Amino acid sequence: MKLEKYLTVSEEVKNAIKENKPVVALESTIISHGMPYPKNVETALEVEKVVRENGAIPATIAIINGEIKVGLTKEEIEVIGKAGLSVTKTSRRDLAYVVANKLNGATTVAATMICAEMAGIKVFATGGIGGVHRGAETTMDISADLEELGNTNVAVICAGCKSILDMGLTLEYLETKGVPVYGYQTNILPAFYTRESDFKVSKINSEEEIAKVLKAKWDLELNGGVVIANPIPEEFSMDRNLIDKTILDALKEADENGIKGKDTTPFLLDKVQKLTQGKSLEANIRLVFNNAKLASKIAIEYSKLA
Ligand code: PSU
Ligand code: MN
Repeated sequence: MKLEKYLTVSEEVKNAIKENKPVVALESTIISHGMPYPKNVETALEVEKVVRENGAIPATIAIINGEIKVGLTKEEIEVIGKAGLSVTKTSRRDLAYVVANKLNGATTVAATMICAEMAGIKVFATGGIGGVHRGAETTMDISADLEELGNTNVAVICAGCKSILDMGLTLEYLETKGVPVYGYQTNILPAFYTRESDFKVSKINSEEEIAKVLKAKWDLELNGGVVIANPIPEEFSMDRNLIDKTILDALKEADENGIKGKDTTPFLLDKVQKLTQGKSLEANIRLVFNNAKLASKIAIEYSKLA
């Protein structure tokens, strides 16, 4: 098959998939563009540990010298993390270029879903998904993550989406694309740093139920992803008024600096981190661990059904 020319799955992950063991995919743009070095590398390694402690096998995904790698080594995680913003942020449209030119690429939610599906991984944990940006009615800035969720058969466990996005329009877009969005043990869409928002979603209570929905969806060939929105643990959640104000300040700065396209999300994430003196970074790290834990449990339940 042509795919093998481009795709390298680590021995551990390959064997796990073959033996139907639970595997959790992890993205790399969160490492390169979502957090500063060296916290990003520490976090990426720790997330893998959380997945293992919860009974699944981690598969961090990136492009290394043009090779799509599923299951990065520690050294490769260090390379991506240290290079930071100088690594190409790789979404669906960038993937072929990065591969053809033998570059290093950090995969977004969209590209990680694509690569996970190529390797045969069904469950993916991250922090937050991209979505419809505020002001999209004029900028048309809508993350390719949403389109991917409409097409690719991977479940994404996240902490909802940040209110750097228009959360209402993001939900509408996902509904149009036929993407189920579940709140884990909540019927409120979590807003990443906070457990609450103004938006309702369907509540789902257990990993078993989630696994059953995934199985039914894909058995029925209803192609596309599923979003599981897992609220940040109470003890790490932030003050809603503070974070709302911070995000408005960050959006204003992005506008004043003429930030556009793929730079928008990393710019906003960095500003929010700076404006909260790192408090939001701590929350971000904690919620990723929490998502990795839930994703591992979902992967275990799903592997029992497959
Ligand atoms: N949202 C976050 N943290 C992140 C990202 C989004 O809270 O790290 C990253 C993810 O990799 C996501 C990407 O897929 O940004 C979306 O970028 P864009 O909006 O340019 O599609
Ligand atoms: Mn965009």
